[in-house]
This record gives sequence, structure tokens and C-alpha cells, in this order.
Amino acid sequence: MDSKDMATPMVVNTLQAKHSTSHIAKTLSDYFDEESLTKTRRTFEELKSLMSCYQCAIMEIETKFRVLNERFSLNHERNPIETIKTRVKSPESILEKLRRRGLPLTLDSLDELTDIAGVRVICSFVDDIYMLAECLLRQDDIRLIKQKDYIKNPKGNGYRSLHLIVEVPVFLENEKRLMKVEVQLRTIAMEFWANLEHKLRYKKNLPDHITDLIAAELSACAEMSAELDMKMQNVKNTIENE
Ligand code: 0O2
Repeated sequence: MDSKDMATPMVVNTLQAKHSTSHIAKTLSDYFDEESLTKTRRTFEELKSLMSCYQCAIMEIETKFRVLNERFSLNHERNPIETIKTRVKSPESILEKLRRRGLPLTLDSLDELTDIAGVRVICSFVDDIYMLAECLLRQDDIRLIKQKDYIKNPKGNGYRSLHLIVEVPVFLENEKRLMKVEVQLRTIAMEFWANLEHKLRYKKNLPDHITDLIAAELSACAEMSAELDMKMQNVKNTIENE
């Protein structure tokens, strides 16, 4: 096994919540020789450090949005951001994505994934989404890697959101690391739809005709929700232009 193979640390990672590192090492010593155990420990430490860097990158991006929200409320007497949600992708979800992409289970492969760190910004109005995205991308320490506009080009099922993959520097004790973060910006209505659709997607084993009916219903709901967003935006514009 490559020293950077992380299948074992991933298993270890799931155990981590319940057991201390020393207890895990004791348990693993029943299964592995000393050399494998040393390699595993090293990979485990590297993985922990990498995940901590992703957590720091999330903190950097979240702070940037909080600053923008604060400054906007000072100048316009309202907050464009309703909520910010953050997450580091779970080990299970990372493994599943690596498998789906046919990538080897190594630490190096993690570089290929752009959504290990995720920040979701839930906005009041559609225009706020583009305003906030523009403000973020104007900052000189942010590099845009990829943008997917699922608002102007919704997915077939009706999913809407603006996705940005950005790179942000994280300053550690002795070095600067450039970390990728996936930023999803969406309205409250888009968040509501996406959350329900996500829950319903896991209701499997339904007959085909029911699945088709549900897909059509969800798509119709997404259209209604987009119309609601448009109407609320128009109401706001009318009030502001009075
Ligand atoms: P989780 O739990 O949010 O991490 P790519 O990376 O470009 O090769 P990918 O990963 O499909 O392809 O990227 P994309 O299309 O930008 O979507 C990534 C994320 O957007 C998903 O993360 C969801 O959070 C959200 N998303 C995309 N499409 C849908 C959808 O149809 N419904 C809902 N509810 N959410 C969606 P993950 O990895 O699926 O999960």
C-alpha cells in the first residue's frame, strides 16, 4: 500500500468520534505490523491537518461574508444575508465522490475535489446573490476557479443556486496554504426547495410512474418558487424606487 493510501485512515476517522487516538492505535496494533501502523498514523495526522486547513478556509470565507453583511446593513439599513451555513464534507461523502470519479483513495486525490470545504450563503433576494458574489470576487486574495450559475441555467430537476469555487489563502504558523472552497449562494426559496428535494431523493424503491410524477411535481414547485423570488425582487425594487 502507498504511504498516502487513506482507506484505513478513513475508517479510523469514523472511529475517531468515539475513541481517543491512543485507543485506536491500541486496537489497530492487533491488526497491523509496526511499520504499517507508523504509516497509518502519519497519514492520519496529515489528513487531520488537511481537514483543519479546510476548516480554516471556511472560517476565512464566512468572515468575509459577515463583513460584507455588516457593511451593507450600515449603508442600506438591511441585511442581504439571512443565514450562513458551513460544513466540511464528511469522510463517507469524500470516499463516495472519489469512488464515483474513479480516483485512487490517496491524500493527493483530495486536491481533485473542490467541495471539501463548503459555505452556503442564504440571501433575501436574487439580486443580493449577485451583489455578494461580485463583492467577494473583487477581493484581491480570492481567486475564482469555477463558476456555475444554476439560477440563470437551472438544472433539469429545477435546482437553482449560484456556485463559486474559489481559492483563499490560509495563513498557518509557518506557511501560507491556498485552499479551495465551494460557495453556494441561494435565496430562502431556493434553499427551501433544495432541502426538500434532497430529502425526497433518498426515498427510493418507488414505482417508475410515481418517480416520474414526483420529478414533474418538484420541477413545477421549483418554477413556482422562482416566480416567488422574482415577485419579491420586484416588490423590493418598487419600494426602493419610490
Ligand atoms: P453535499 O452534501 O452538499 O456535499 P462537479 O464537482 O462540478 O464535478 P458536482 O459535485 O455535482 O460536480 O457539483 P455541482 O453540480 O456544483 O453540485 C454540488 C453541490 O450542489 C451538491 O453537493 C449539492 O449541495 C448541490 N446540488 C447540486 N445539484 C443539486 C440538486 O439537484 N439538488 C439539491 N438538493 N442539491 C444539489 P453534494 O456533493 O451532492 O452534497
